[in-house]
Amino acid sequence: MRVLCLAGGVGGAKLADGLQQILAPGELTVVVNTGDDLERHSLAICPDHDTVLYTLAGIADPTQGWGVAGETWQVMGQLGRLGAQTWFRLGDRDLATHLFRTERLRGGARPTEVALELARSLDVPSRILPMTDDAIRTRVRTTAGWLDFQDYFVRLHQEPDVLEVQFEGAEAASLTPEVRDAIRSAEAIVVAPSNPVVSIGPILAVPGLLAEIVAARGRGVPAIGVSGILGGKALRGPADRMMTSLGEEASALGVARRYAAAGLLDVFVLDRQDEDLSAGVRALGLEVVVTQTVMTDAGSRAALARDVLGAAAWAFAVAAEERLEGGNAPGGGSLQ
Ligand code: FO1
Repeated sequence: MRVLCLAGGVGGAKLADGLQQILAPGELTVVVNTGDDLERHSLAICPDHDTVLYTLAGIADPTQGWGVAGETWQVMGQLGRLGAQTWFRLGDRDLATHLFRTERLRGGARPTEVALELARSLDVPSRILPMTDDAIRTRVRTTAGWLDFQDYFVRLHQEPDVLEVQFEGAEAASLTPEVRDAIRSAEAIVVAPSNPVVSIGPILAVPGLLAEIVAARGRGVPAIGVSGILGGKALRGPADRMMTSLGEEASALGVARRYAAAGLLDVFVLDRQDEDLSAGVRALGLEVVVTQTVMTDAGSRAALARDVLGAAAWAFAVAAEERLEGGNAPGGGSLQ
């Protein structure tokens, strides 16, 4: 089954890993958020891409989720002694990725080409594609003023409230042929449990990308989303506080509302603790799957991936039945 997964950082990387575990080599394509990208010490850094890359290569730091396992910090230590700013920490092994990427980009390679080269070199059996080759930068208006994303996220520890979000450069960005072809050839589309505002939001802001997904859904390709907010709390990161300060409901239902309004999904996966939100999600026109969504180890990543693809197969069968019946809906079923 050819699966396309939209993902941000750590939560997205974990589900992508689960999908990679259960799919055949080459069947998974992950489209990653590049709105968090930045330039540090004259190097091109792509945090969400690299989190997905290291996770799918099996070399991610297991505790912090980003960066490389067994990392050392010699370069940062020395940079600190020289008086450079070191609040955005780049480990010694991680630096090799940024040096390689920066050199290739300065030599004229496209970000997509570099991403494919990095995955090949690290023996990743999946494709990891930047959402676009053009620069889109997430900026947030906060109680501390307008900030670049990593200033808000890392330097200020996500403390200021977010009042507005902008994806600078999005209007002028183009869909790459690789992302377009991956959507067109996908047999299932998965929206990972990443931050719906600043991880999935920038991906959907790439002109034409959402329209391709909507067209795929129109051809009967099921799109399944997983909530990263459980029991009203984000498993990781500021998604819950961000949704509240943006005037949205900080719950799985709030996430489902966002995705339903965009026309992104057929099925929404709720955690068992949010089972009581099922009726509200169904009222948005989405089918509901309730399962265990917390991914604590390799086994639980694969188990969630199995449930998600099971839901995809089920949604595909429902759509086929609807087509056979000439558009008559078989009537709100659910997979629990
Ligand atoms: N996150 C931090 O909390 N502190 C850091 O110093 C930091 C450095 C860093 C370097 C490379 C990289 O690929 C990721 C890094 N991250 C760091 C993670 C990153 O800022 C965020 O997790 C994402 O941008 C949000 O998805």
